[in-house]
Amino acid sequence: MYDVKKIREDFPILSREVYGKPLVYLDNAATTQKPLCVLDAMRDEYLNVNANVHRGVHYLSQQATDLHEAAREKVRAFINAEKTSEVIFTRGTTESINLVAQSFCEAFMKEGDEVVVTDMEHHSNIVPWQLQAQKRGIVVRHMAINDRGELADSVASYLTERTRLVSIAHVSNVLGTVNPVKDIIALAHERGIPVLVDGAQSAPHMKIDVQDLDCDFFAFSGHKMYGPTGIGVLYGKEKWLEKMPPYQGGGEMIDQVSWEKTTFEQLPLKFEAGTPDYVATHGLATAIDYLQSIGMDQIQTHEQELTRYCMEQLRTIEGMRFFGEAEQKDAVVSFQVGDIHHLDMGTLLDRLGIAVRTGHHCAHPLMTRLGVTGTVRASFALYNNKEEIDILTEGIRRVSRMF
Ligand code: C6P
Repeated sequence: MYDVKKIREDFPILSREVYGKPLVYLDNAATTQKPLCVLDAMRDEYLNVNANVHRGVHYLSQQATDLHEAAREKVRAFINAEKTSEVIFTRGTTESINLVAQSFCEAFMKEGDEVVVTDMEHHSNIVPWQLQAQKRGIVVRHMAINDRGELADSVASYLTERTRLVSIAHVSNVLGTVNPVKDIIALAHERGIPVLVDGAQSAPHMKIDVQDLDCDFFAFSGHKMYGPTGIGVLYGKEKWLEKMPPYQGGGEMIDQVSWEKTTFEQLPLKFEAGTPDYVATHGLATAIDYLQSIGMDQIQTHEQELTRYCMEQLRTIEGMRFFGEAEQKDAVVSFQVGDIHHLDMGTLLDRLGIAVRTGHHCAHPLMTRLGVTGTVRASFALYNNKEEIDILTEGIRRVSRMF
């Protein structure tokens, strides 16, 4: 039995008030709140273990290294990667995609080669490729979407003999659309083309199995899945990572350095220059434990029910317009009401204690496709409940009456 009341006790911030109103936190796609166990684990590491990893022979350094590498194993198991060497710690999804854009393009792409993204990408899966377009003359192609917010055509119609990579969001941060990444990967692989999946909005909400998906790269952020900020993951198949040059140079990622020649560490350290945020990796591992203690399937069922309920309730409001009504949709509801500006709606909801995100959601090309400058977005986490959606619905009604 999914006990949301008990779950909420793990997140003290949820019982605070803003403007004298109980906080209704519905901005989880931006970042989630942290359970006490994550905060305790990180505090405990700073209090009792803190030392740099992979460097010292002393006790604390070894203990910190053990925690850091145990976190890598925890992440491996969480996404069912084959090997820990395929799990690279980064600062987040953005850095993970930038790493692939720079290193993959350096190794495998030249002028005129193509990368395929979609019209619903976050800027972090657009701009890194555009930087490579400026630098090397690669071509960024984008798959169209239909009015429900689903991919309009098969990926096959975008693949040419120049396509070197497909890079797509698993779940859209604006539309909530769950893209059929497994089918896309199978089609791309038929032509020998690797696929990167941006899992920023899927990893917190559903079971991820990178071997079952057969994706070549999978990127996600700790802070969107109850872990700390500043830590993320890039999963990559060894066969690609081995051939890709380092992304940054510095300590930790080298084997031997001399003025004549420098050689690099084995995977995954080759891609982890400098002191990693080893306390955050331990925090992320604790967040994974927390997620798994509840169960990813249970979390998904709960959040899908919230999404369905939210759409059903908001649909009753006059002038309601949804952005994203895909068949497969997850934990995100974007909308506008009449001609009320999204910023006005967000600001007035905030005064009622309701935290939603407004604006372009770091997805300008998608806003252009939708023909708007921004939307209001409610996004759900494992601790949200139907009462909060009722408060949101009533809040929107109140704001609407003011206009
Ligand atoms: N989306 C949102 O409010 P970072 O910032 O690196 O942790 O994640 C970037 C990112 C990449 N892809 C997708 C699909 C995302 O949703 C995000 C982050 C947040 O929608 C902050 S802009």
